[in-house]
Amino acid sequence: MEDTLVVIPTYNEKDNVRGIAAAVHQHAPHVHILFVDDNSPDGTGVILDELAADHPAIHVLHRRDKGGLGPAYVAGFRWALERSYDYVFEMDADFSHDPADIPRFLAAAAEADLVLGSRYIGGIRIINWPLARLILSKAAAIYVRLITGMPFSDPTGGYKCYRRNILEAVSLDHITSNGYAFQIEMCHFAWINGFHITEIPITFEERRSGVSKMNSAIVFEALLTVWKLWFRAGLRRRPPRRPNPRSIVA
Ligand SMILES: Nc1nc2c(ncn2[C@@H]2O[C@H](COP(=O)(O)OP(=O)(O)O)[C@@H](O)[C@H]2O)c(=O)[nH]1
Ligand SMILES: [Mg+2]
Repeated sequence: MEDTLVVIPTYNEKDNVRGIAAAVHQHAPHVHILFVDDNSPDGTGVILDELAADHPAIHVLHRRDKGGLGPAYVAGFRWALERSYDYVFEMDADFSHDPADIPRFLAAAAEADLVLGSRYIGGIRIINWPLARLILSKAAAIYVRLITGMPFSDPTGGYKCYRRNILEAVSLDHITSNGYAFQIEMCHFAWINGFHITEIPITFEERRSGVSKMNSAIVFEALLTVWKLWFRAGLRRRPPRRPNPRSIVA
């Protein structure tokens, strides 16, 4: 599994990073981890440097300023593509995404180009969210489906595994969205271009340490991005019957 990289963006996660790295390696000993830190004021970057110095399979990318989740992942994807990883995960640092699920993602990725962790297939599996946030997230999934036609149960989710071919196909320069919009945009790119996508059930638990960086700008961006994606796809609401790499969108 040295062909697998778990990318974990961090901003003020000093109490979580050691634990999440240990948990990833407990459940998937051979994967590599790349933390992408945006110069966290709480000193997360210093802890990450210590971790990387102690473990050859842990790497850190330092970015100068807080630039948002999307740009942090794009930097992580570029880093992965410069190396020989075949499977690239997105995972939060705050234990909302359970590292014990990594082997199930990899099993599913043997048959798919993109594996989406879904909190909503076969029932709702979210622990410790206020009702308002749950309603927002479910409503977002319905909104995304109505406008773009994308049939997934949890398009704003952030626990995913990409096969390298998708990251090579997408022009990362054009992926400029930030929060939930970034998740929707990456998923839409893969879907509208005919890549094989599968969903697996995950349980999401709200963080116990640190604070969420979610805000109304992130929600607003997602609302607008969905329309942008629909236009960019030429108002198409379904992928082509046969994938055609020459007509790749975005
Ligand atoms: N590098 C970087 N990471 C971020 C940024 N914003 C959020 N994150 C990380 O992205 C992950 C998810 O963010 P979080 O605030 O928990 O969002 P929520 O789960 O939607 O409430 C966490 O690991 C955060 O530390 C950012 O601007 N830059
Ligand atoms: Mg979180």
